[in-house]
Amino acid sequence: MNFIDEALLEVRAGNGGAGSTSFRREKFIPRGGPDGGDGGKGGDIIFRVDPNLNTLVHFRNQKYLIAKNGKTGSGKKKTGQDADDLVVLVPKGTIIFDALSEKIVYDCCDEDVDYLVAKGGEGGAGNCRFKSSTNQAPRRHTPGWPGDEISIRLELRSLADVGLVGFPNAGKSTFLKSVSAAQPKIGDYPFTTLRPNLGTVQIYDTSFIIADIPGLIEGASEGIGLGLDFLKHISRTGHLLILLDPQNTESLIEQQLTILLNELRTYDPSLLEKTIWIALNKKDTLAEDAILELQSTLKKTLASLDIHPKGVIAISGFTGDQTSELLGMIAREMMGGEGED
Ligand SMILES: Nc1nc2c(ncn2[C@@H]2O[C@H](COP(=O)(O)OP(=O)(O)OP(=O)(O)O)[C@@H](O)[C@H]2O)c(=O)[nH]1
Ligand SMILES: [Mg+2]
Repeated sequence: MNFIDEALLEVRAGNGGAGSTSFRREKFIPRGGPDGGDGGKGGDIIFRVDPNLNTLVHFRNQKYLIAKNGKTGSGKKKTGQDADDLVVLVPKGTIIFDALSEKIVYDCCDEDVDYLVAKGGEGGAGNCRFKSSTNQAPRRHTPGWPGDEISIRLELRSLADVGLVGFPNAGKSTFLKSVSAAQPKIGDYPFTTLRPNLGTVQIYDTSFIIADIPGLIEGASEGIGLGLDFLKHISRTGHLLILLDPQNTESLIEQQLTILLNELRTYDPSLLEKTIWIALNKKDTLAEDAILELQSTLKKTLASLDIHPKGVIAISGFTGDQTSELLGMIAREMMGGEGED
């Protein structure tokens, strides 16, 4: 499943309606006083979480969110009608940034909250408000207040359970494809995956979501390659599955592991507090004794880095060898160790 995970929008709340200038006109009352009512309030722009949404795709053709203006006041002290608020539905986990300052405005993670993004302007005052002992017939009214305007950027961080981490070409998308119904693009060149893919794994009586993100390389946490943009996608996954590629001719698996862990730590040290699984991928390309040797190298590297993964296993995403075992381990851990084999 591909998903658009970003949207840029101009948001404009409604302006308040103007107050009115009016005087009472009734038979036998020659000089009726001022009776111009206030203007109505402009519509707010409110964001709400819709649990049925999981993409920002509905914003694809949308650039503006504009709420209506309040109505002008009128005679007989009638206040203009308030404009309806514009309610915008977003998936859980949508983060709203101020597009200019890049500051987070809201993190929409609660279904029961109204996130007020732009407030409608208050209505202006009608002339009846300006009556005083010295001015019995004011002609003055004020315009409504302008509504808030803001440029925002929406970002949806995937709420997957497991984030796949690995060098380009490590076989992340192949793995996702073999264990879920997702159909990610696979290629024997780096950076085949340009946007995150999500897939749902069903095992035992449970299911969980795996996020396949573009490959990470050294310097990813500082913006080299595509990594930085996508590290955020795994910042909310509970588990990390690191795929190592024994066929990478430039970096040995222990180098891949060291670089990946280092990039994760540099981006956000709390990433390493997640449950970590390590898979030596492409097992089909290795002889049995080579696998054992690589696994013992991995153990030493992990010990030297003081990292303690929940499991280290050799798999092949390509042939499916040991993938069910790996998923089973993850599922059991998620279910609190209650799963069966
Ligand atoms: N022999 C073998 N080849 C594999 C395996 N998994 C993936 N490959 C091959 O490795 C290459 C890269 O696979 P992808 O799944 O596109 O790798 P990726 O990690 O998603 O790559 P990026 O999206 O570029 O980061 C492809 O040619 C795959 O056929 C495996 O288990 N065994
Ligand atoms: Mg890929």
